[in-house]
Amino acid sequence: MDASVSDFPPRKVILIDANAAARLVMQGLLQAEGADVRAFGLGEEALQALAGGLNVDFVLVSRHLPDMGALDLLRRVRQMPGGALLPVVLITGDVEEPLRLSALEGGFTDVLWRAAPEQMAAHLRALLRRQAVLQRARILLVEDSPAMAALAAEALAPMGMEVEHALRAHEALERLEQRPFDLVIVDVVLPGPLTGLGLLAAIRSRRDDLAELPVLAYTGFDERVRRVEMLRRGANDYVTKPIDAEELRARASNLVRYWRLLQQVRHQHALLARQAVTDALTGVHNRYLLDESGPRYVRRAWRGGEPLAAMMLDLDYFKDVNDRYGHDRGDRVLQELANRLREQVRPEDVLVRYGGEEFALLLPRLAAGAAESLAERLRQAVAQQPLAGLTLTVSIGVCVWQPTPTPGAASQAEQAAAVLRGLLVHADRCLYRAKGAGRNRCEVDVVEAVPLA
Ligand code: GH3
Ligand code: MG
Ligand code: MG
Ligand code: MG
Repeated sequence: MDASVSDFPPRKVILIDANAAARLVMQGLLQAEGADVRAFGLGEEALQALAGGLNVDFVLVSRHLPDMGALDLLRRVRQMPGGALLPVVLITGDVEEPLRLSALEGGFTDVLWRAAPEQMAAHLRALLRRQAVLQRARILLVEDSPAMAALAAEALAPMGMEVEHALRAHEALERLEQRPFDLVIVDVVLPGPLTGLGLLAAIRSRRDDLAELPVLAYTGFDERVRRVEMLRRGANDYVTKPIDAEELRARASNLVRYWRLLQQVRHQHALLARQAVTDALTGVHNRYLLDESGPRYVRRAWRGGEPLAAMMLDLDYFKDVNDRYGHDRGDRVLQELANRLREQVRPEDVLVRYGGEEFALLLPRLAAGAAESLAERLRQAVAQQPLAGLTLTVSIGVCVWQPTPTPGAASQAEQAAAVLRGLLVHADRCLYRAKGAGRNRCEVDVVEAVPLA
Protein backbone atom coordinates (compact mmCIF):
# COMPACT_ATOMS: atom_id res chain seq x y z
CA MET A 1 0.00 0.00 0.00
CA ASP A 2 1.44 3.40 -0.81
CA ALA A 3 2.13 5.95 1.85
CA SER A 4 -0.55 8.38 0.78
CA VAL A 5 -3.20 5.80 1.54
CA SER A 6 -1.73 4.33 4.70
CA ASP A 7 -1.74 7.83 6.17
CA PHE A 8 -5.51 7.75 6.35
CA PRO A 9 -7.33 6.47 9.40
CA PRO A 10 -8.54 2.88 8.86
CA ARG A 11 -11.80 2.48 6.98
CA LYS A 12 -14.55 0.90 9.03
CA VAL A 13 -16.30 -1.99 7.37
CA ILE A 14 -19.23 -4.16 8.42
CA LEU A 15 -19.07 -7.69 7.11
CA ILE A 16 -22.12 -9.93 7.30
CA ASP A 17 -21.74 -13.58 6.40
CA ALA A 18 -23.31 -16.62 8.03
CA ASN A 19 -20.39 -18.86 7.13
CA ALA A 20 -17.64 -18.51 9.74
CA ALA A 21 -14.87 -19.74 7.44
CA ALA A 22 -15.87 -17.38 4.62
CA ARG A 23 -16.05 -14.58 7.16
CA LEU A 24 -12.48 -15.22 8.22
CA VAL A 25 -11.22 -15.18 4.64
CA MET A 26 -12.94 -11.89 3.89
CA GLN A 27 -11.82 -10.40 7.14
CA GLY A 28 -8.24 -11.31 6.25
CA LEU A 29 -8.51 -9.65 2.83
CA LEU A 30 -9.94 -6.49 4.31
CA GLN A 31 -7.48 -6.28 7.17
CA ALA A 32 -4.60 -6.73 4.75
CA GLU A 33 -5.81 -3.49 3.17
CA GLY A 34 -5.82 -1.75 6.51
CA ALA A 35 -9.57 -1.85 7.13
CA ASP A 36 -11.14 -1.99 10.57
CA VAL A 37 -13.65 -4.86 10.25
CA ARG A 38 -16.67 -5.72 12.37
CA ALA A 39 -18.00 -9.13 11.38
CA PHE A 40 -21.50 -10.49 12.00
CA GLY A 41 -23.19 -13.82 11.30
CA LEU A 42 -26.74 -12.45 11.31
CA GLY A 43 -28.31 -9.50 9.51
CA GLU A 44 -30.22 -8.47 12.63
CA GLU A 45 -26.99 -8.16 14.65
CA ALA A 46 -25.41 -5.94 12.01
CA LEU A 47 -28.50 -3.73 11.79
CA GLN A 48 -28.51 -3.34 15.56
CA ALA A 49 -24.87 -2.27 15.53
CA LEU A 50 -25.61 0.26 12.78
CA ALA A 51 -28.67 1.57 14.57
CA GLY A 52 -26.62 1.87 17.74
CA GLY A 53 -24.57 4.54 16.03
CA LEU A 54 -21.73 2.42 14.68
CA ASN A 55 -20.13 4.65 12.08
CA VAL A 56 -18.99 2.69 9.02
CA ASP A 57 -17.65 3.43 5.57
CA PHE A 58 -19.29 0.51 3.85
CA VAL A 59 -21.13 -2.76 4.33
CA LEU A 60 -20.35 -6.11 2.75
CA VAL A 61 -23.14 -8.63 2.89
CA SER A 62 -23.33 -12.17 1.62
CA ARG A 63 -26.42 -13.18 -0.32
CA HIS A 64 -27.76 -15.84 1.97
CA LEU A 65 -28.31 -14.90 5.58
CA PRO A 66 -30.16 -17.17 8.02
CA ASP A 67 -32.44 -14.45 9.31
CA MET A 68 -33.18 -12.27 6.28
CA GLY A 69 -32.48 -11.78 2.60
CA ALA A 70 -29.65 -9.47 1.62
CA LEU A 71 -32.15 -7.25 -0.16
CA ASP A 72 -34.22 -6.86 3.03
CA LEU A 73 -31.08 -5.88 4.85
CA LEU A 74 -30.27 -3.34 2.17
CA ARG A 75 -33.74 -1.79 2.40
CA ARG A 76 -33.44 -1.42 6.15
CA VAL A 77 -29.98 0.13 5.89
CA ARG A 78 -31.34 2.67 3.39
CA GLN A 79 -34.02 3.72 5.83
CA MET A 80 -31.58 4.41 8.63
CA PRO A 81 -30.32 7.91 9.30
CA GLY A 82 -27.17 8.30 7.22
CA GLY A 83 -27.85 4.99 5.47
CA ALA A 84 -29.16 6.38 2.21
CA LEU A 85 -25.71 6.72 0.67
CA LEU A 86 -23.79 4.06 2.54
CA PRO A 87 -22.16 1.73 0.02
CA VAL A 88 -23.59 -1.77 0.47
CA VAL A 89 -21.80 -4.44 -1.54
CA LEU A 90 -23.22 -7.88 -2.18
CA ILE A 91 -20.96 -10.92 -2.05
CA THR A 92 -22.16 -13.91 -3.94
CA GLY A 93 -20.93 -17.33 -5.02
CA ASP A 94 -23.12 -17.11 -8.08
CA VAL A 95 -21.77 -15.55 -11.25
CA GLU A 96 -24.96 -15.43 -13.18
CA GLU A 97 -25.45 -12.18 -14.97
CA PRO A 98 -29.20 -11.87 -14.24
CA LEU A 99 -28.43 -12.02 -10.54
CA ARG A 100 -25.76 -9.36 -10.85
CA LEU A 101 -28.10 -7.09 -12.73
CA SER A 102 -31.01 -7.58 -10.39
CA ALA A 103 -28.73 -6.92 -7.42
CA LEU A 104 -27.55 -3.66 -8.95
CA GLU A 105 -31.08 -2.69 -9.88
CA GLY A 106 -32.15 -3.57 -6.36
CA GLY A 107 -29.80 -0.90 -5.08
CA PHE A 108 -26.60 -2.69 -4.12
CA THR A 109 -23.59 -0.51 -4.75
CA ASP A 110 -21.67 -3.38 -6.30
CA VAL A 111 -21.59 -7.16 -6.57
CA LEU A 112 -18.47 -9.21 -5.79
CA TRP A 113 -17.93 -12.79 -6.79
CA ARG A 114 -16.65 -14.90 -3.94
CA ALA A 115 -14.92 -17.46 -6.16
CA ALA A 116 -12.55 -14.86 -7.61
CA PRO A 117 -10.50 -13.81 -4.60
CA GLU A 118 -7.96 -11.86 -6.65
CA GLN A 119 -10.64 -9.80 -8.28
CA MET A 120 -12.39 -9.38 -4.97
CA ALA A 121 -9.21 -8.16 -3.29
CA ALA A 122 -8.71 -5.62 -6.08
CA HIS A 123 -12.31 -4.48 -5.72
CA LEU A 124 -12.06 -4.12 -2.00
CA ARG A 125 -8.84 -2.20 -2.31
CA ALA A 126 -10.44 0.19 -4.77
CA LEU A 127 -13.45 0.61 -2.51
CA LEU A 128 -11.29 1.27 0.54
CA ARG A 129 -9.15 3.78 -1.28
CA ARG A 130 -12.02 5.57 -2.87
CA GLN A 131 -13.44 6.17 0.55
CA ALA A 132 -10.07 7.13 1.96
CA VAL A 133 -9.47 9.69 -0.76
CA LEU A 134 -12.69 11.51 -0.01
CA GLN A 135 -12.29 11.35 3.71
CA ARG A 136 -9.77 14.12 3.94
CA ALA A 137 -10.93 16.24 1.04
CA ARG A 138 -10.88 19.95 1.77
CA ILE A 139 -13.38 22.09 0.04
CA LEU A 140 -13.45 25.83 -0.30
CA LEU A 141 -17.01 27.01 -0.55
CA VAL A 142 -17.45 30.54 -1.85
CA GLU A 143 -20.92 31.77 -1.13
CA ASP A 144 -22.26 35.11 0.03
CA SER A 145 -25.37 33.73 1.65
CA PRO A 146 -24.70 32.04 5.01
CA ALA A 147 -27.92 30.06 4.66
CA MET A 148 -26.87 28.59 1.28
CA ALA A 149 -23.41 27.92 2.62
CA ALA A 150 -24.86 26.02 5.55
CA LEU A 151 -26.95 23.90 3.20
CA ALA A 152 -24.00 23.02 1.00
CA ALA A 153 -21.75 22.29 3.99
CA GLU A 154 -24.42 20.03 5.43
CA ALA A 155 -24.72 18.18 2.14
CA LEU A 156 -20.97 17.53 2.02
CA ALA A 157 -20.42 16.68 5.68
CA PRO A 158 -21.53 13.02 5.56
CA MET A 159 -18.68 12.22 3.18
CA GLY A 160 -16.14 13.37 5.72
CA MET A 161 -15.17 16.34 3.57
CA GLU A 162 -13.97 19.40 5.39
CA VAL A 163 -15.65 22.56 4.22
CA GLU A 164 -14.23 26.04 4.64
CA HIS A 165 -16.43 28.95 3.82
CA ALA A 166 -15.46 32.24 2.18
CA LEU A 167 -18.02 35.00 1.71
CA ARG A 168 -16.26 36.76 -1.15
CA ALA A 169 -14.10 35.77 -4.10
CA HIS A 170 -11.07 37.80 -3.01
CA GLU A 171 -11.26 36.14 0.40
CA ALA A 172 -11.26 32.77 -1.35
CA LEU A 173 -8.11 33.72 -3.26
CA GLU A 174 -6.40 34.58 0.02
CA ARG A 175 -7.34 31.22 1.49
CA LEU A 176 -5.99 29.38 -1.51
CA GLU A 177 -2.61 30.90 -0.70
CA GLN A 178 -2.77 29.75 2.88
CA ARG A 179 -3.57 26.07 2.67
CA PRO A 180 -4.21 23.33 0.15
CA PHE A 181 -7.72 22.62 -1.10
CA ASP A 182 -9.06 19.82 -3.26
CA LEU A 183 -12.04 21.61 -4.71
CA VAL A 184 -13.58 25.05 -4.98
CA ILE A 185 -17.33 25.28 -5.02
CA VAL A 186 -18.41 28.71 -6.08
CA ASP A 187 -21.63 30.58 -6.49
CA VAL A 188 -21.49 32.34 -9.85
CA VAL A 189 -23.22 35.43 -8.53
CA LEU A 190 -21.15 37.02 -5.80
CA PRO A 191 -21.18 40.60 -4.58
CA GLY A 192 -17.97 42.61 -4.56
CA PRO A 193 -15.41 43.43 -7.24
CA LEU A 194 -14.77 39.78 -8.11
CA THR A 195 -17.63 37.49 -9.20
CA GLY A 196 -17.58 33.72 -9.43
CA LEU A 197 -16.43 34.09 -13.03
CA GLY A 198 -13.65 36.40 -11.90
CA LEU A 199 -12.54 33.93 -9.27
CA LEU A 200 -12.47 31.15 -11.85
CA ALA A 201 -10.39 33.33 -14.19
CA ALA A 202 -7.97 34.11 -11.37
CA ILE A 203 -7.50 30.42 -10.63
CA ARG A 204 -7.16 29.32 -14.27
CA SER A 205 -4.59 31.99 -15.06
CA ARG A 206 -2.21 30.95 -12.28
CA ARG A 207 1.23 29.80 -13.24
CA ASP A 208 1.43 27.01 -10.68
CA ASP A 209 -0.32 23.67 -10.14
CA LEU A 210 -3.36 25.38 -8.66
CA ALA A 211 -4.34 26.52 -12.14
CA GLU A 212 -5.93 23.09 -12.55
CA LEU A 213 -7.74 23.06 -9.21
CA PRO A 214 -11.23 21.71 -9.82
CA VAL A 215 -13.99 24.28 -9.69
CA LEU A 216 -17.62 23.35 -9.30
CA ALA A 217 -19.98 26.21 -9.98
CA TYR A 218 -23.52 26.58 -8.85
CA THR A 219 -25.96 28.73 -10.57
CA GLY A 220 -29.64 29.49 -10.60
CA PHE A 221 -31.77 27.22 -12.73
CA ASP A 222 -32.45 30.03 -15.19
CA GLU A 223 -28.87 31.24 -15.52
CA ARG A 224 -28.08 29.33 -18.66
CA VAL A 225 -25.83 32.01 -20.18
CA ARG A 226 -23.67 32.40 -17.11
CA ARG A 227 -23.51 28.64 -16.68
CA VAL A 228 -22.22 28.13 -20.19
CA GLU A 229 -19.75 30.97 -19.74
CA MET A 230 -18.52 29.35 -16.53
CA LEU A 231 -17.87 26.09 -18.37
CA ARG A 232 -16.20 27.94 -21.24
CA ARG A 233 -13.81 29.55 -18.82
CA GLY A 234 -12.81 26.24 -17.36
CA ALA A 235 -15.26 25.30 -14.62
CA ASN A 236 -15.17 21.52 -14.31
CA ASP A 237 -18.82 21.01 -13.52
CA TYR A 238 -21.90 22.74 -12.15
CA VAL A 239 -25.02 22.13 -10.14
CA THR A 240 -28.14 24.23 -10.21
CA LYS A 241 -30.04 25.73 -7.33
CA PRO A 242 -31.93 24.54 -5.38
CA ILE A 243 -29.07 22.24 -4.56
CA ASP A 244 -29.73 18.53 -4.57
CA ALA A 245 -27.53 17.19 -1.78
CA GLU A 246 -26.86 13.81 -3.39
CA GLU A 247 -26.00 15.33 -6.72
CA LEU A 248 -23.66 17.83 -5.11
CA ARG A 249 -21.92 15.03 -3.19
CA ALA A 250 -21.53 12.88 -6.28
CA ARG A 251 -20.17 15.68 -8.45
CA ALA A 252 -17.92 16.98 -5.70
CA SER A 253 -16.42 13.56 -5.05
CA ASN A 254 -15.75 12.98 -8.74
CA LEU A 255 -13.82 16.22 -8.90
CA VAL A 256 -11.90 15.49 -5.73
CA ARG A 257 -10.94 12.13 -7.17
CA TYR A 258 -9.84 13.78 -10.42
CA TRP A 259 -7.68 16.25 -8.48
CA ARG A 260 -6.08 13.55 -6.36
CA LEU A 261 -5.33 11.54 -9.44
CA LEU A 262 -3.79 14.54 -11.14
CA GLN A 263 -1.63 15.16 -8.09
CA GLN A 264 -0.57 11.54 -8.03
CA VAL A 265 0.50 11.79 -11.64
CA ARG A 266 2.39 14.99 -10.93
CA HIS A 267 4.06 13.41 -7.95
CA GLN A 268 5.11 10.37 -9.99
CA HIS A 269 6.33 12.63 -12.72
CA ALA A 270 8.48 14.66 -10.33
CA LEU A 271 9.82 11.47 -8.80
CA LEU A 272 10.79 10.07 -12.20
CA ALA A 273 12.35 13.35 -13.21
CA ARG A 274 14.45 13.32 -10.05
CA GLN A 275 15.42 9.69 -10.55
CA ALA A 276 16.47 10.42 -14.11
CA VAL A 277 19.18 12.80 -12.94
CA THR A 278 20.24 10.89 -9.83
CA ASP A 279 22.89 8.21 -9.54
CA ALA A 280 21.25 5.26 -7.80
CA LEU A 281 24.34 4.08 -5.90
CA THR A 282 25.64 7.34 -4.48
CA GLY A 283 22.63 9.66 -4.57
CA VAL A 284 24.61 12.45 -6.25
CA HIS A 285 23.58 13.58 -9.71
CA ASN A 286 24.44 11.59 -12.77
CA ARG A 287 25.97 12.58 -16.04
CA TYR A 288 22.61 13.33 -17.57
CA LEU A 289 22.21 16.29 -15.22
CA LEU A 290 25.55 17.67 -16.32
CA ASP A 291 24.45 17.47 -19.96
CA GLU A 292 21.17 19.13 -19.02
CA SER A 293 22.33 22.03 -16.90
CA GLY A 294 26.02 22.36 -17.77
CA PRO A 295 25.44 24.48 -20.91
CA ARG A 296 23.57 27.05 -18.80
CA TYR A 297 26.64 27.47 -16.60
CA VAL A 298 28.78 27.89 -19.68
CA ARG A 299 26.54 30.59 -21.14
CA ARG A 300 26.45 32.56 -17.92
CA ALA A 301 30.24 32.46 -17.53
CA TRP A 302 30.79 33.41 -21.13
CA ARG A 303 28.38 36.34 -21.11
CA GLY A 304 29.72 37.81 -17.89
CA GLY A 305 33.38 36.87 -18.33
CA GLU A 306 33.22 34.89 -15.09
CA PRO A 307 35.55 31.96 -14.48
CA LEU A 308 34.16 28.44 -14.68
CA ALA A 309 36.08 25.42 -13.48
CA ALA A 310 35.60 21.79 -14.49
CA MET A 311 37.08 19.06 -12.35
CA MET A 312 37.58 15.35 -12.95
CA LEU A 313 38.30 13.20 -9.93
CA ASP A 314 39.18 9.51 -10.05
CA LEU A 315 39.95 7.00 -7.30
CA ASP A 316 43.46 5.58 -7.47
CA TYR A 317 43.86 1.84 -7.80
CA PHE A 318 40.18 1.25 -7.18
CA LYS A 319 40.20 -2.00 -9.08
CA ASP A 320 42.34 -3.43 -6.27
CA VAL A 321 39.62 -2.61 -3.74
CA ASN A 322 37.11 -4.71 -5.63
CA ASP A 323 39.62 -7.47 -6.19
CA ARG A 324 40.70 -7.69 -2.58
CA TYR A 325 37.61 -6.75 -0.59
CA GLY A 326 34.75 -7.48 -2.94
CA HIS A 327 32.37 -5.42 -4.97
CA ASP A 328 30.08 -4.53 -2.05
CA ARG A 329 32.91 -2.95 -0.17
CA GLY A 330 33.82 -1.11 -3.36
CA ASP A 331 30.27 0.21 -3.57
CA ARG A 332 30.47 1.48 -0.01
CA VAL A 333 33.71 3.25 -0.83
CA LEU A 334 31.96 5.04 -3.69
CA GLN A 335 29.05 6.03 -1.47
CA GLU A 336 31.31 7.44 1.21
CA LEU A 337 33.42 9.21 -1.37
CA ALA A 338 30.33 10.85 -2.85
CA ASN A 339 29.24 12.03 0.61
CA ARG A 340 32.62 13.42 1.38
CA LEU A 341 32.76 15.36 -1.86
CA ARG A 342 29.27 16.66 -1.32
CA GLU A 343 30.29 18.07 2.05
CA GLN A 344 33.02 20.14 0.43
CA VAL A 345 31.16 21.83 -2.40
CA ARG A 346 28.83 24.82 -2.50
CA PRO A 347 25.12 24.51 -3.28
CA GLU A 348 25.62 26.09 -6.70
CA ASP A 349 28.30 23.58 -7.67
CA VAL A 350 27.38 20.61 -9.82
CA LEU A 351 28.70 17.27 -8.60
CA VAL A 352 28.02 14.20 -10.69
CA ARG A 353 29.14 10.63 -10.80
CA TYR A 354 30.61 10.64 -14.26
CA GLY A 355 31.49 6.98 -14.59
CA GLY A 356 32.40 4.01 -12.39
CA GLU A 357 34.79 5.57 -9.88
CA GLU A 358 35.07 8.92 -11.53
CA PHE A 359 33.33 12.12 -10.46
CA ALA A 360 32.99 15.41 -12.34
CA LEU A 361 32.42 18.84 -10.85
CA LEU A 362 31.36 22.06 -12.50
CA LEU A 363 32.21 25.07 -10.36
CA PRO A 364 30.89 28.50 -11.34
CA ARG A 365 32.80 31.68 -10.48
CA LEU A 366 35.82 29.78 -9.24
CA ALA A 367 39.03 31.47 -10.36
CA ALA A 368 42.32 29.62 -10.78
CA GLY A 369 43.58 30.05 -7.20
CA ALA A 370 40.29 29.06 -5.59
CA ALA A 371 39.88 26.09 -7.92
CA GLU A 372 43.34 24.85 -7.12
CA SER A 373 42.79 25.08 -3.36
CA LEU A 374 39.41 23.35 -3.62
CA ALA A 375 41.01 20.47 -5.55
CA GLU A 376 43.72 20.21 -2.93
CA ARG A 377 41.12 20.27 -0.17
CA LEU A 378 39.21 17.44 -1.86
CA ARG A 379 42.38 15.42 -2.33
CA GLN A 380 43.22 15.75 1.35
CA ALA A 381 39.66 15.06 2.49
CA VAL A 382 39.99 11.65 0.86
CA ALA A 383 43.59 10.83 1.74
CA GLN A 384 43.34 11.81 5.40
CA GLN A 385 40.32 9.74 6.37
CA PRO A 386 39.56 6.15 5.35
CA LEU A 387 36.64 5.38 3.02
CA ALA A 388 34.67 2.32 4.17
CA GLY A 389 37.62 1.48 6.39
CA LEU A 390 40.18 1.69 3.58
CA THR A 391 42.86 4.31 3.13
CA LEU A 392 42.57 5.49 -0.46
CA THR A 393 43.58 8.42 -2.60
CA VAL A 394 42.23 10.32 -5.58
CA SER A 395 43.79 12.06 -8.53
CA ILE A 396 42.23 15.28 -9.77
CA GLY A 397 42.41 17.18 -13.02
CA VAL A 398 41.13 20.77 -13.19
CA CYS A 399 40.50 23.03 -16.12
CA VAL A 400 39.72 26.65 -15.23
CA TRP A 401 38.20 28.65 -18.02
CA GLN A 402 38.61 32.42 -17.80
CA PRO A 403 36.56 33.78 -20.71
CA THR A 404 36.54 37.38 -21.87
CA PRO A 405 33.04 38.82 -21.39
CA THR A 406 31.05 38.24 -24.56
CA PRO A 407 27.47 39.54 -24.47
CA GLY A 408 25.22 37.31 -26.53
CA ALA A 409 27.80 34.53 -26.36
CA ALA A 410 26.74 30.98 -26.98
CA SER A 411 23.25 31.97 -27.98
CA GLN A 412 23.09 28.57 -29.56
CA ALA A 413 22.70 25.60 -27.30
CA GLU A 414 25.11 23.39 -29.31
CA GLN A 415 27.86 25.95 -28.87
CA ALA A 416 27.54 25.94 -25.10
CA ALA A 417 27.37 22.15 -25.07
CA ALA A 418 30.57 21.99 -27.14
CA VAL A 419 32.36 24.29 -24.70
CA LEU A 420 31.20 22.14 -21.80
CA ARG A 421 32.56 19.05 -23.52
CA GLY A 422 35.80 20.87 -24.23
CA LEU A 423 36.20 21.82 -20.58
CA LEU A 424 35.59 18.25 -19.43
CA VAL A 425 37.98 16.80 -21.99
CA HIS A 426 40.65 19.22 -20.90
CA ALA A 427 40.07 18.43 -17.22
CA ASP A 428 40.31 14.75 -18.08
CA ARG A 429 43.65 15.37 -19.76
CA CYS A 430 44.86 17.02 -16.56
CA LEU A 431 43.61 14.02 -14.60
CA TYR A 432 45.59 11.75 -16.88
CA ARG A 433 48.64 13.86 -16.16
CA ALA A 434 48.06 13.54 -12.41
CA LYS A 435 47.84 9.76 -12.78
CA GLY A 436 51.02 9.70 -14.83
CA ALA A 437 52.83 11.80 -12.27
CA GLY A 438 52.22 9.23 -9.55
CA ARG A 439 48.54 9.71 -8.44
CA ASN A 440 47.22 11.29 -5.22
CA ARG A 441 47.77 14.72 -6.73
CA CYS A 442 46.05 17.58 -8.56
CA GLU A 443 46.89 19.06 -11.94
CA VAL A 444 45.42 22.43 -12.88
CA ASP A 445 45.33 24.22 -16.25
CA VAL A 446 43.95 27.67 -16.89
CA VAL A 447 42.61 28.44 -20.36
CA GLU A 448 41.34 31.68 -21.84
CA ALA A 449 40.38 30.59 -25.30
CA VAL A 450 37.12 28.76 -25.90
CA PRO A 451 37.97 25.15 -25.05
CA LEU A 452 36.30 23.28 -27.88
CA ALA A 453 36.42 19.52 -27.88
P1 GH3 B 1 43.64 4.09 -11.60
O1 GH3 B 1 44.42 4.52 -10.42
O2 GH3 B 1 44.45 4.14 -12.86
O3 GH3 B 1 42.38 4.87 -11.76
O4 GH3 B 1 43.28 2.58 -11.36
P2 GH3 B 1 41.88 1.97 -11.10
O5 GH3 B 1 42.03 0.58 -10.63
O6 GH3 B 1 41.09 2.85 -10.21
O7 GH3 B 1 41.19 2.09 -12.52
P3 GH3 B 1 40.53 1.03 -13.46
O8 GH3 B 1 39.86 1.84 -14.51
O9 GH3 B 1 41.52 -0.02 -13.88
O10 GH3 B 1 39.44 0.33 -12.58
C1 GH3 B 1 38.26 0.95 -12.24
C2 GH3 B 1 37.47 -0.05 -11.46
O11 GH3 B 1 36.28 0.53 -10.94
C3 GH3 B 1 37.05 -1.21 -12.29
C4 GH3 B 1 35.62 -1.45 -11.92
O12 GH3 B 1 35.44 -2.77 -11.50
C5 GH3 B 1 35.39 -0.54 -10.77
N1 GH3 B 1 34.05 -0.03 -10.75
C6 GH3 B 1 33.42 0.71 -11.67
N2 GH3 B 1 32.16 0.98 -11.28
C7 GH3 B 1 31.99 0.38 -10.08
C8 GH3 B 1 30.90 0.28 -9.18
O13 GH3 B 1 29.81 0.82 -9.38
N3 GH3 B 1 31.07 -0.44 -8.03
C9 GH3 B 1 32.27 -1.03 -7.76
N4 GH3 B 1 32.39 -1.71 -6.64
N5 GH3 B 1 33.30 -0.98 -8.61
C10 GH3 B 1 33.17 -0.27 -9.74
MG1 MG C 1 -25.06 33.64 -3.52
MG1 MG D 1 40.63 4.81 -10.89
MG1 MG E 1 38.52 5.54 -13.88
